[in-house]
Amino acid sequence: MRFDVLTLFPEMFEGFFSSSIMKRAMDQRLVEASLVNFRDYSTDKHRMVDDTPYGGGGGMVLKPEPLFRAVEALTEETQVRPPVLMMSPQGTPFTQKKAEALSRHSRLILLCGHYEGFDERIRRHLVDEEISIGDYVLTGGELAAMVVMDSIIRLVPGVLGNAGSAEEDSFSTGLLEYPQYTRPADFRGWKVPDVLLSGHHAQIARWRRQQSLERTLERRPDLLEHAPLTDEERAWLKQ
Ligand code: 6GU
Repeated sequence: MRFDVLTLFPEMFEGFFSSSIMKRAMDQRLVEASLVNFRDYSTDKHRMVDDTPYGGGGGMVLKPEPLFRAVEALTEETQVRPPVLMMSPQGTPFTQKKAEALSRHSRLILLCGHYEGFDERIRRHLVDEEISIGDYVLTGGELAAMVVMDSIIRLVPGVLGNAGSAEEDSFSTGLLEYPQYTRPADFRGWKVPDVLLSGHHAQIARWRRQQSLERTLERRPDLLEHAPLTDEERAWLKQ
C-alpha cells in the first residue's frame, strides 16, 4: 500500500510516521508513504497556493494549479491513476466499510486543504472522492488524512501482529467489542467474571457475544439494524 499525501504542513505527519505500528509497517515495506508539499508546485514567484475568492467574501481559497501539478507529477509514469481523495468536512462520512474498500487499492493520493476551502475545479476535475471523518470542523485535512491512513494500514495483511485482531474488532463484526480482562483476577476486590476463568470455550464465546449485543444495544442501537444477527438474537433484542 502506498500513500502520497499532498499537504502544506508535512511536519504534522512526523509523529505518526515514526510511531510504532506505522514505522514497523514502513520498515517492512508493507506500507510506503510520501509527503509532498504542494507549495513546491506553485506557479507564481511568491509561491502562493491560495487567493481571495471571486465574488468576494472572507477567507482564502486554494488555487487549482499547485494541486493539479503535484498530482500530475506523482502520476506521470503510472498506467492507471490511483484514486485521489480530498479531505473535507463536506465529504462522505468515513466508515469502516470505506476503509476496507480503500484498502483494496495499492496506492492512494490524499489531498489536505487548509483555509476556507478548495477551488471548485479541484473537486470537479481532480478529485475522485471527498471524505469527511465526522461532523465537526478541523483547521485542516492533515489529521483526517492520518485517521484515514491509520484505519487502512491496520487492514493491510501483515501490519498487525495478531492476524485475528482486525477481523474481530468493533464494526468488523457489526457490533461493539465485548469487555476484556487481564491479570490479576481480583484487582482491589473487582473480580474478573467467573466464566472467563472457567476454561469453557463455548460458554466464553456465548458470554462475549451476549456482552457485545448488550453493549451495542445500550450505546449504539443504530448499529443493530445492519449487524449480522441470528434469529434468536433478533428475538432476544425485541424482548
Ligand atoms: Cl476531512 N477536513 C476538515 N478540515 N475538517 C473535517 C474533516 C476533514 N472531517 C471532519 N471535519
